[in-house]
Amino acid sequence: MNWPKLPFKKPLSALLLATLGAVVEAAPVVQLAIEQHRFFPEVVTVPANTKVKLLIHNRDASAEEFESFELNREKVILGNTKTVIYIGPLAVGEYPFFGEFNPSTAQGVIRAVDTSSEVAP
Ligand SMILES: [Cu+2]
Repeated sequence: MNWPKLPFKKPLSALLLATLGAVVEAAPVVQLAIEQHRFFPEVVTVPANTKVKLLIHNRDASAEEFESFELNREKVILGNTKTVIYIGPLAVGEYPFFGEFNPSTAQGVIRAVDTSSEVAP
């Protein structure tokens, strides 16, 4: 095939490679549910030093707001909808979060753990 000699050929190739790279390094998905104004699970373990995709399913009819000062995240999740929040890469440690609309019950913590020392089977 004869490619046209256009000035943007190289930038396009670079963009394609970057896109492929992003697909290969897709963030692990961690699921979290909201039900009766509580988070399930309330302790969410994620790998440290890794970008993680939090998939949050609000099973309540009312909206909730996922909020965390430690994670610098804040997002409203309408009733009976799902949303995605990317977190990390996080240092090893605990990062509390809560539901701002129901803080007396909706409390949880992200626990980032070191998985680099795990022994392969
Ligand atoms: Cu808020």
